[in-house]
Amino acid sequence: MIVLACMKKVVLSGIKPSGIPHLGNYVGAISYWVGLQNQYDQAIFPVVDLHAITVPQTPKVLTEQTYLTAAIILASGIDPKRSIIFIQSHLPAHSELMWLLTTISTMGELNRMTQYKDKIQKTSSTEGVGVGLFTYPVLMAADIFLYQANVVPVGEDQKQHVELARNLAERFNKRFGKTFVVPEPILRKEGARIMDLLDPTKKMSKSDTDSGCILLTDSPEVIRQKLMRAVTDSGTSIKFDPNRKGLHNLLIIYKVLSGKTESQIEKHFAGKGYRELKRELAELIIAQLSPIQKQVDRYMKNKKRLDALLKDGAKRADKIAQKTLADAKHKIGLI
Ligand code: AQP
Repeated sequence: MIVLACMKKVVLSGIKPSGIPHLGNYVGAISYWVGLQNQYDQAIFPVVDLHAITVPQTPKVLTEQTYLTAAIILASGIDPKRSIIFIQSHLPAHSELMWLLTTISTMGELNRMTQYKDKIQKTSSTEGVGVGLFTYPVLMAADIFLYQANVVPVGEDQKQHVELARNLAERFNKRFGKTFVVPEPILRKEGARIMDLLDPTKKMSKSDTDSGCILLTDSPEVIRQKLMRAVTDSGTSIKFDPNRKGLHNLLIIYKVLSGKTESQIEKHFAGKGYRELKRELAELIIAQLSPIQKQVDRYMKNKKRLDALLKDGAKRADKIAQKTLADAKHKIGLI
């Protein structure tokens, strides 16, 4: 009990600048982090650019997306004084610990990762699949371990990677002595898997930015259009039912963003049609995103300020990371 009470609780979660962040990233992750940063002793939110390059990126676009992703995190309400925000590649400790961890990871367990299997199916490169895509979860484990994170909030898609990190932490600790905290994945109760608006059987994703994906930079007009085209069904009543996938997805987004209960929402929409739900949902999204977009614009026009904030974050992060890395190297027997 005494040990638990003294332990600093750390929460960590990252986002890849592999595209423009979308409503799924916001509902499932970023907006959730904003509340979590006040519930833990330390909150850490890296922009994981080394993860983004596991699939081909255009260098100039990657640079812009990295800034944009950091700006979105800040504009959404992550406080850079209270939390640590930084760019993963600014800290060599991530790649270094990753290498150490690859030596205790097995081909079999990495082969079982569903995200890897999905991504290799989608890859169109004639050069084949990069090894980085395969070892992605090991880098993610390094991201988590360096800060001794107790809790890792993720969307449904990343849960398996945190489970793998747990196995790696336990394996390392067993082999070399207690070194890493074994992390727990936590999922937002609702909104951990926001689906594509045009195909509600697949998750909204940065790599599928058709009109089924609402980007956090979309204008009000584009948001309205995308919502109006969202796939529903031939029913008429507006009720929470996971079997009515398209409608359910819209209602879950509405629920998370409005903070209302299911019965309040069903009552509100009683006797109204899908068109009205889509119209109200579009206005709800626009109302939440507009102030964030204005703030993002300010950051993007003042990269010096953004650079300074990210540099400060990297400095604070590196202090923690170096300590863990030195301990891990020492435990392995490296001199
Ligand atoms: N559709 C989603 N619904 C809820 N949460 C989601 N997340 C991603 N998509 C959804 C969560 O957002 C956080 C940051 O995700 P990420 O950028 O690290 O990578 P990802 O999960 O691979 O996201 P994308 O958008 O699908 O990117 P691409 O297409 O590049 O792979 C994570 O917590 C994630 O779970």
